[in-house]
Amino acid sequence: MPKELCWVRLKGSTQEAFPELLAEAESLTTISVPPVHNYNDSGASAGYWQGLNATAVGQYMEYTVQVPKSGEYSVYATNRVASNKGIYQVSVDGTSVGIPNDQFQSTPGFKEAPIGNILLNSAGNHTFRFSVTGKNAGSSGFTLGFDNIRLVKSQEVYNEALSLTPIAVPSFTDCNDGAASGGVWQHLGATGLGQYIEYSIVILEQGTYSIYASTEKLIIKVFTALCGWSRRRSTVRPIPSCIGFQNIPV
Ligand SMILES: [Ca+2]
Repeated sequence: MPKELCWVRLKGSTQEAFPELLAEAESLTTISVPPVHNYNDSGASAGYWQGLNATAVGQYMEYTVQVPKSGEYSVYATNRVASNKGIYQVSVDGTSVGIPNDQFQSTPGFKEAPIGNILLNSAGNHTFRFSVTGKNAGSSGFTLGFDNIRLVKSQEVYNEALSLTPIAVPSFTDCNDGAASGGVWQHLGATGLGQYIEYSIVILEQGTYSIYASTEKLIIKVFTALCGWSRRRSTVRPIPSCIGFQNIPV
């Protein structure tokens, strides 16, 4: 019977001295095509938001954010929403994060949106680029606007199974499925007890972690113990029913 793994997540209990960074868009060093403008608005945090009068897909604004500590962060952007706004994709240091975000809204305002999780391997400056990828059918333009960017330091290490390179006995395959996080899950073609799939996960801080795995159809018990940070072998424990994707504490 197949045993299938979607992702592995570790939840830490270490305490962080630096939990959050809020950067006002209008105060960040920006490069853009075309040039940006700052707009005074009492509804914006710190009284201003920054706009890009984009006219086409591919135009962008890029912020340099100084991050004081390496680690994993959840990224949020407070959008300037309006009837002339476009759809954008975020990339951090050149790597796409999350899915496209639509700033179109018939009534102007500000709305914070979750962008996605990033892993920064070093403190210091990092680039956050917001690129126009399209526009809502109801929108009159491709312009973008941002009030601020918020980074929340995560105490979780979240790994899409696809992003890891497992060792599997007898073998594994990547399977596309829109219901899986990241659109892909990994299938271990096990034929008997004792066979396994093994992931190597980078952990930046030592601590005590609870471990979760998202699975389909059959429960996999992943990582019976973690105390150092290297490879740990998973074991499998099938149950004879389809339960769908879910988070399972191990
Ligand atoms: Ca602002």
